[in-house]
Amino acid sequence: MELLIIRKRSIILFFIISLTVLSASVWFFMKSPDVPAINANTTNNVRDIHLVTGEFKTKTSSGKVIEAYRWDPASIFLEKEERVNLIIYGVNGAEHPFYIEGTDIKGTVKKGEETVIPLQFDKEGTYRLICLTHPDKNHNGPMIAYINVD
Ligand SMILES: [Cu+2]
Repeated sequence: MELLIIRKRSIILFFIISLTVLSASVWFFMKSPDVPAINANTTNNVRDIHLVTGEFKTKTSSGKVIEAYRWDPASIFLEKEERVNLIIYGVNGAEHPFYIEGTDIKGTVKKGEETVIPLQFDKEGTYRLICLTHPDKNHNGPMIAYINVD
């Protein structure tokens, strides 16, 4: 009879412990803050945007080789005042010296290297990221990306 009482106590204790663990788990998962996917790489509220340098190349029916270098993606979107690190990885093309129209930002993206460009615009508008080597069709471009700020 005494043995049965101990068993009952053990069962009750088991249920209490189980309930506590379950409650703690539910509380923990409910409390976990949602992390927006777009801010997954942020540190100190600076958002990272990644670009690469790409190249389209083909032969026309007459056998002429034509090509165009590109920033990819070629359109990015920023909020006014938002702090962003534009990180460009050089894949195609040895070097891409660039500037951003309407700013004093300039630099060079080199093959196999990442170039980090801190951005923060206080005026809305579209700012063009232009490669000096490939600015238009006649220079194997247009290698122009559009930074849209609103
Ligand atoms: Cu270029």
